[in-house]
Amino acid sequence: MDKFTQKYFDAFMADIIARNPGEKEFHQAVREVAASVAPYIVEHPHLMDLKVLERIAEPERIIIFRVPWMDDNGEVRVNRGFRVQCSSVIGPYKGGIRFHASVNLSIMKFLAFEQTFKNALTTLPMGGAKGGSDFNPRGKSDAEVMRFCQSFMTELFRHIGQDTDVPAGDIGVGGREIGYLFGQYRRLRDEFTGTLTGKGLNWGGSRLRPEATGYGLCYFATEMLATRGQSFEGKTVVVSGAGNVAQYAAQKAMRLGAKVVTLSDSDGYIYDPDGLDEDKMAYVFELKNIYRGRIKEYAAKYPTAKYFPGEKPWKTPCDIALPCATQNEIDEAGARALIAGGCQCVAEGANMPSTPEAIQVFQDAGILYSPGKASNAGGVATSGLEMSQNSVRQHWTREEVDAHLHRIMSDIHAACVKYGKEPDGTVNYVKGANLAGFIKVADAMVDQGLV
Ligand code: NDP
Ligand code: 2IT
Repeated sequence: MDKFTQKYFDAFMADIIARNPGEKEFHQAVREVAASVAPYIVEHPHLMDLKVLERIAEPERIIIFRVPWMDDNGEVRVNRGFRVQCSSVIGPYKGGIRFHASVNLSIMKFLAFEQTFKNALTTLPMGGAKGGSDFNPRGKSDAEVMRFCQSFMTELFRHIGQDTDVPAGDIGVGGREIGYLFGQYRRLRDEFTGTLTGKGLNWGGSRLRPEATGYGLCYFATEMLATRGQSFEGKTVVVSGAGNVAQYAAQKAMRLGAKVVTLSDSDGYIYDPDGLDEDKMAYVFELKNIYRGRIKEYAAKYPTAKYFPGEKPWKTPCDIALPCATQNEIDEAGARALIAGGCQCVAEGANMPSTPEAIQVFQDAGILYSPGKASNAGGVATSGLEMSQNSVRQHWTREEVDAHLHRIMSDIHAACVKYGKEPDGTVNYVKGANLAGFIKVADAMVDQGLV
């Protein structure tokens, strides 16, 4: 950065920090984008004059609401609900809903901000939003989850709609929760529209939506590896998480010929030196999605596998790492451990799983590294395809959806290369994704005037 750009960047960040005190995840996400796009803004002074980045970093609307519900013992519980509507400049607000005890305003705002650029990258007409609650679904009965979802939607419904804001799943929100949320939305509105995505197949859902984030991640990583004449074939892969994204990332990596040796949850990770196979995957799907069990049970079922309580999987020697659990799960020490273990490619399935220090380690080591907003965009892209199918009241085949997903991930990769290619020929995927997403959103804002 030259002196003038640095001055612009420093003043911008000082303002962000002053206006949003204590929101460290939000600061982190904004800082990364601002560092990538500041030189472009300085070269295009109208974007500076129109305060385009300043406007994107101030969500169009934030809704915070009380979610009261009753547990199975008849006790009243109170949670906090959020919907952060960051930008609707290129389409209706779109983004997931997260139910996790850690949810707060900072996390919602970072996710909505990231989503805005991610959705722009998908090439589909979707704005950016995120929502959720500090409700912890762990250990709750189906009836409790249903009552919570109904109470949550009883407030949220007035702020969303198929042309306004279309929520979907994220951590703690999968098919079950989308069902309860959709049922209550339909009841309150008395209409059947595609206002949520990730719906069940026989009530408006798209084929391949459950698989889309993990599969899309592997399609994107395939393109990254191809830039160095490599592929998944024969590679050892470390996956973190054991939820929706991790499951399908692991399945696709395995089917592309890789040996997937780890899965994790917030209690620890399992290491299976023999790698996952179709039978073991089927067990994981059942364990996590039907019995809602913990990943340590894998090691009890398959004794060649070992469980490491309280640890993250980054010390495991590997060629490729696919972090698919949560934000800031790879710190500097984790990144160094990955490099020491031979890792050549980190493709993010989660949103912002690497700390800034970890990203620096990857970039200094010259390995392939892609940020979540590029490599995990297959989920929301397929949500966009679900919206299209709902609009024309049609269902596409799995093959049709997969072909779209392939093309979209490949287009996102091409955009990253176009905007992120360095003079030495390597691709800076952070810069590429941030710049490509920003330019699309910024140009639309310029076209639409000061709103
Ligand atoms: P799930 O709830 O299905 O799974 C989350 C997994 O991550 C679980 O194994 C969970 O373990 C683990 N996890 C969650 N929080 C933590 C934590 N604080 N520390 C350690 N482990 C944790 O969520 P998804 O798979 O849908 O989401 C995973 C990531 O992917 C998130 O970052 C999400 O934002 C991102 N993402 C999701 C998309 C989607 O379509 N679902 C699309 C794009 C990105 P435990 O059970 O112990 O909580
Ligand atoms: O982070 C994400 O992109 C998601 N959780 C998916 C959002 C969506 O609208 O499908």
